[in-house]
Amino acid sequence: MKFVDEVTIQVSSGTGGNGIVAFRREKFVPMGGPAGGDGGRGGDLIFEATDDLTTLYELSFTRIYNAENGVNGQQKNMAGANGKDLTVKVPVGTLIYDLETGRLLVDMDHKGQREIIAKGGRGGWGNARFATPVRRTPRIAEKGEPGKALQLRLELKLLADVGLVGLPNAGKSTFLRSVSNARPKVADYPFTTLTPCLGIVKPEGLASFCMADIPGLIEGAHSGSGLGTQFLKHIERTRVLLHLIDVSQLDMENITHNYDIIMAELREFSEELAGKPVIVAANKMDLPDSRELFPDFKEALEKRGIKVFAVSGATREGVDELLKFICTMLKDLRAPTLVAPNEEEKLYEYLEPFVIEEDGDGCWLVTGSEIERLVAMTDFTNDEAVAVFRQKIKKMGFIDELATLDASDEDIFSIGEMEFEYREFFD
Ligand SMILES: Nc1nc2c(ncn2[C@@H]2O[C@H](COP(=O)(O)OP(=O)(O)OP(=O)(O)O)[C@@H](O)[C@H]2O)c(=O)[nH]1
Ligand SMILES: [Mg+2]
Repeated sequence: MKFVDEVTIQVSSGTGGNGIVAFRREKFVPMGGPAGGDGGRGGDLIFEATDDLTTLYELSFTRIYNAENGVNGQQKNMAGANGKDLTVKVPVGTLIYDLETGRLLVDMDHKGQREIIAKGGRGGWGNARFATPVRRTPRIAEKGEPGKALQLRLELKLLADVGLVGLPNAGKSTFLRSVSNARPKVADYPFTTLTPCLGIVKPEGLASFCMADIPGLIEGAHSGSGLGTQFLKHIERTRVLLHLIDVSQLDMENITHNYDIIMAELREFSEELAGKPVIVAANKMDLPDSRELFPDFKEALEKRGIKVFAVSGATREGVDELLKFICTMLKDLRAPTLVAPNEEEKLYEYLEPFVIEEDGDGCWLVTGSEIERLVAMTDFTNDEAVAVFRQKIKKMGFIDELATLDASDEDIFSIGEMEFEYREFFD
């Protein structure tokens, strides 16, 4: 299966069903009381984080997700059925961005997390709801509230506690296999690993943690050499980096060269990544060459204040001690948090009831969820509905605001799908 870590999709919640105008029909009563039912609610568009998916591959086939619309109200006060919610499953670690503004909406960072990204539209009220003692036969009903449509960019950034880095062939995948349930491919050639892989490490008697293996880096990775740094984003959210170095391959003349290459590439990618705590593991210690080179290597790094572990992923020598050290370290390190959107900043709500902007040439643009919703839910072919609409925009302060504008009678005001002449508001 292909590893896909970015997709763009279009989603929408369902539109509410329309309320209807209807009257009771009884024998010998030409027109009974109002009995038009409400429209059903539109379905919500929900995202759910699951462990069953490890990439966004599945989502790259279907690009459009629409929750169901509510059904229109019916005679005899019967409400229309609610639209079904639509739940889109994404792997844990998926970040959901609003494509238009680029803003992060939500970080799907734990299993089972459910987020309503677009709330379904409310069903319109049937005329039965508009009856009052003085208005016994209202001929007015609301239309359903429109659903919300959004373009989203989904980005998967794996969530792991520890990220493995190192040159190709350093033994990263072998190491992950030996300490976890993961089974990444291992082979004696560079770039065996082509996509990130996660494993759960369960050291005896200690808290388990998650480790990510990514493709090897080489010198110049930041400018595209090898597989580049495209997979480094998958270790951006780790707490510790475990840098594996094949000690049998070190250059005696420049013993820290291999170590320096990787650290330089990490720095080129981001200071933040390079600034994470790094644990160095001298790997393949079962080989004679390694044992010979190890003392110099260890000394050179320790001079720089870096602690070095000697391990072998193949024989597991030194591995338990290293895991124990990682566990103690993780206990004291909190996971890096991403900037989560403010509660009141949720993209699908505008704060102002309306905003009026001059659009030039005698045109004005009115936006705002409250007024747009009101326009969308009003049946302008119905005089009673129009009268209610007038009352509501007056109450909202819209008429007062209009009066302060330097507009002429024929100026056009666009609100949602409708256009109004300035003077109409004052008729
Ligand atoms: N002797 C010995 N060989 C090892 C050890 N760890 C890995 N190897 C061998 O080194 C080679 C590369 O191992 P991998 O685990 O695929 O290395 P990698 O770092 O994941 O490589 P890429 O995925 O290409 O970046 C394989 O032939 C392994 O069998 C070890 O501890 N000792
Ligand atoms: Mg590998």
